[in-house]
Amino acid sequence: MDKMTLDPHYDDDCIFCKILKGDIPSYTVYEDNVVKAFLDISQGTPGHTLVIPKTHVADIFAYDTDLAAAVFSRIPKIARAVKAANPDITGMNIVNNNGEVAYQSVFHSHFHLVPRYTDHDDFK
Ligand code: DGP
Repeated sequence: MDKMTLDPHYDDDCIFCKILKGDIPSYTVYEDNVVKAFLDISQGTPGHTLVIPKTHVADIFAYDTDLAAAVFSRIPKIARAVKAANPDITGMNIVNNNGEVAYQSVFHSHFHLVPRYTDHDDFK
């Protein structure tokens, strides 16, 4: 699984594909052959990170099993790295929106890692 090679497919109209291609800048937190993790522009809480597959997948309904396993298995490691970056992070929400009715606004599958802070957390 970790040796998975992707034959990336990009959607020219997709903002996250543009980030993957380097056409739009982003602050990379982690990157390997399967995923890229970068800071969310909104920073719902400090350190708010998005994890995306390095190929265009619109939403959870579009994953094949191998790619799902490869992407999902990386999330705990990235979550630990985000948490390790700031000792004030005491918890984390992991959120994945699918479809407009579920508040998905960018139609390239992504997982929000939203750090939570005991003493200064006003994000509800
Ligand atoms: P969602 O609503 O679940 O589809 O979340 C999309 C997220 O993507 C939202 O929190 C803001 C973030 N986002 C949108 N455009 C950009 C961008 O150009 N750069 C970065 N870093 N984040 C973006």
